[in-house]
Amino acid sequence: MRQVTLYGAGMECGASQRGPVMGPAALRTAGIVETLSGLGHMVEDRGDLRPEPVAGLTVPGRARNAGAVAGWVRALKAGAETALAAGELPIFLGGDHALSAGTVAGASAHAAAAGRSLFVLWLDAHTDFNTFATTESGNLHGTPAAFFCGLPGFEPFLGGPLETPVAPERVTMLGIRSVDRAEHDLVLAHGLRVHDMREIDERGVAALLAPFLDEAAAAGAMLHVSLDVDFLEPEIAPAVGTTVPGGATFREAHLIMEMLHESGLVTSMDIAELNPFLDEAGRTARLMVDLAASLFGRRVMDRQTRSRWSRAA
Ligand code: NNH
Ligand code: MN
Ligand code: MN
Ligand code: MN
Repeated sequence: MRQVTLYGAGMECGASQRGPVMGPAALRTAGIVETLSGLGHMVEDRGDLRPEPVAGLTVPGRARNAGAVAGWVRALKAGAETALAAGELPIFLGGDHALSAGTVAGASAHAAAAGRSLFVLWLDAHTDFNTFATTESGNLHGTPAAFFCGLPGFEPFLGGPLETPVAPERVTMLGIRSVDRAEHDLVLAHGLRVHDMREIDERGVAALLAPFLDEAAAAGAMLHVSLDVDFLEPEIAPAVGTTVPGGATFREAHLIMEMLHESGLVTSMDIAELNPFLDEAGRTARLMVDLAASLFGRRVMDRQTRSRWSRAA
């Protein structure tokens, strides 16, 4: 049983299309509170966060809505730190993926204060490793991973440098199938563990995820999971502004969630990029809630075999 708290983060200033503002409401309508409560957790919906006011921020180059995004990043960083310090497991309901700049920064600040390391599992079609200098689109939802890994040029987000960057080698990305050219070189140079769809096809998600979880368990680490709707195959998850064909299947996604549950390692989570304006009668919102349910312990059969993780739930 976990103390789970939900925070709406209906930002859309980091994305190219309108609609993610409705993401938190759609996840609530799809029953996220009732579903997680029904699995035996203490669930409290804390409502929607609000961006902090950030005045007079101008940045050179293409980045769009930097001031508005910075306001959200600051509020989300504070929200994540507060929730984790209170011993809660926060789930942030997006909202575009720039929200993770704040949530992961907050989780890494908390981990550093607690003397623990932070591991990050990034489930996305995209690596979101652009910087203010490399972004081609100007959409800041393409940048959060570069920010929380401490790349330079992100001072506008916090009004100064990020003091507790995440070590890139503690970041595993799964589902990748769209990376910009400059972004690609940055990801390689910084040593993130990026597993593209081809690698999933060849090796399977379990073989890619298990060693990462083993390592996090051995390190006594915290684990943040950031789930972008476009990680999934668009045929099963159409409600996102940046669909890319060839995504993770229903079973691959559930298996990842089931392994995460079994690991007992997850300490915070984002559900990002849901755009209900593009959904088909709520099916994507319901799928996201079902995936969260797998992460929080829903299963068909109790396992007959012992878990490979010592801290298993
Ligand atoms: N790499 C592109 C960009 O920076 C796309 C990012 N879009 C996403 N990321 N949806 O998850 O604009
Ligand atoms: Mn993303
Ligand atoms: Mn994406
Ligand atoms: Mn996206």
